[in-house]
Amino acid sequence: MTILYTPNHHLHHPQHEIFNGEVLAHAEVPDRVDNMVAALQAAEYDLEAVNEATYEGQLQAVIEQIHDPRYVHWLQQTSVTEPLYPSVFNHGETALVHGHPSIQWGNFCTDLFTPIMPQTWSAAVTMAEASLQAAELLASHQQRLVTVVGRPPGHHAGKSRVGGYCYLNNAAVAAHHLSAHGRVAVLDVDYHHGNGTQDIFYERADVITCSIHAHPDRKFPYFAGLDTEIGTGPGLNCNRNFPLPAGITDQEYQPILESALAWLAQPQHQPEYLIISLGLDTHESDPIADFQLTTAYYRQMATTLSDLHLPTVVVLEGGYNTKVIGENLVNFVQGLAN
Ligand code: Q9C
Ligand code: ZN
Repeated sequence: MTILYTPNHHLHHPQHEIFNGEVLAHAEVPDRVDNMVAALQAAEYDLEAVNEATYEGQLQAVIEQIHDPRYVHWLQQTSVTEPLYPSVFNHGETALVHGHPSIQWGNFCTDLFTPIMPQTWSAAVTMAEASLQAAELLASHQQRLVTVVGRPPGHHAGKSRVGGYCYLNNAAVAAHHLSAHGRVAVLDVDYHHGNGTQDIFYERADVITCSIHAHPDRKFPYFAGLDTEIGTGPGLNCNRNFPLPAGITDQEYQPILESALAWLAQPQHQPEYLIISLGLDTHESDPIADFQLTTAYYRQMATTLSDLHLPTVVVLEGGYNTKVIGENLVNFVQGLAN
């Protein structure tokens, strides 16, 4: 097991998210990763730092194949000295490349939870680079198991509209890179639906996507995540969603996880690589969620996943109790390597 992490996640530290007009403390904070790194080191794992990324070559090519290049260029080139929030959301064609950045931002984002901070680009592109390196370690047969610990998360970032604390879709970077080497399955076990990943691969058959999450009637991202969303065109039947009620326990989650894995591994799919979008916001103590999974269960969850016997990249997504997220991750990582 190789563990990559991105020390420069500290560069991105949003203070506020705005929900129903209320200004709240932002949940996606640097303490999350600091707690995970400390717990992994206490459990005697070696972590390899990915310190920065240059936006060129393969990294740029992969990112611009999964995201709208206009969005990515804009994010890269827009420099702000203050947090940038949108005010007006463009629901038509992307337009207006001049005007105040806060208006331009309305082309590419979906919510008031995902501000651009002065150094968001550096942190986000480094996390994408670490995810690409993880995929390459599998592609080149140097490793069968790689975990990427960093932030910002990625699974709500779609082709051209981002949100939910996510800017670049790290899991999609890994999945798209590996898709040149074999069929890929992405399993998203974050508490929230992986709407960005679903959007990116919705019409593709070479990357199959599956998400287990809170029912969108109740929770973010609200406008996606139903079990009727099954893919389209060549990607028909290559997407599957498991929306769940509040209060899910270990005993209730386990058979759903097994159904998801059976679906991913069915003969029509035959994945050769597995990407796991790991959100630890399914924990019973999570401050913004309502599942009841226990710390010990993450070990069982990972052991169940390892039964697929696939080369695997784990990419960190959500999880907002900064006191227990590290212990939960250590349990997961130990279960995976079993
Ligand atoms: N005050 C991830 O877990 N909810 N994103 C905002 C709560 C947004 C979660 C309302 C949740 C986004 C990666
Ligand atoms: Zn989440």
